[in-house]
Amino acid sequence: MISIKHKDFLFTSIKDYIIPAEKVAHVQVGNNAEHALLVLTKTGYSSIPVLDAEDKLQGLLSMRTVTDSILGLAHIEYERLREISVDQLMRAELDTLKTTDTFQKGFDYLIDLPFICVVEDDGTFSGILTRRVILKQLKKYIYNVH
Ligand code: 2BA
Repeated sequence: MISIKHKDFLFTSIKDYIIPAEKVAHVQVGNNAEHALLVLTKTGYSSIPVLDAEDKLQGLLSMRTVTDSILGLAHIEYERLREISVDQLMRAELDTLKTTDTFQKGFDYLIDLPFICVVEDDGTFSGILTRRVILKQLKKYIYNVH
């Protein structure tokens, strides 16, 4: 049985724990796969959001999908990187959170995902909630309670 105290923690808003959009590495729809590969490699992240010109979230792009797209049967077809567009590779079906959502909802997603995108009602990208941030808060909470 979960006590009131635990519920307080679970019902904390994620608002103050979001990594804001301006600090999140991203690519834009229309960028080619070469640009995406550079961003993914330089930042070191394995997956990043794809935004449109109005900063609305359109999907997620992973390093794996980019490299997979240029794997030929016998060799890597680097020249294809400029021909492929990010929107051909991104995953567009996404679960998202709102800034008003609680840790509880964040937890449920971050068990399976390393991060989840946070969007406004109109789809504008607000930032991400990462597994690292939520685990740090959980650790703080556990150490304070016991
Ligand atoms: P991954 O790139 O697979 O990274 C897994 C974990 O490795 C990260 O967990 C972080 O602890 C560490 N890590 C990887 N690259 C790092 C870097 N360049 N600087 C510092 N630490 C790094 P989380 O921090 O929980 O992030 C979970 C996932 O969220 C990352 O998975 C990445 O896909 C995404 N992410 C995190 N911060 C991001 C940012 N500023 N921009 C874009 N995507 C971000």
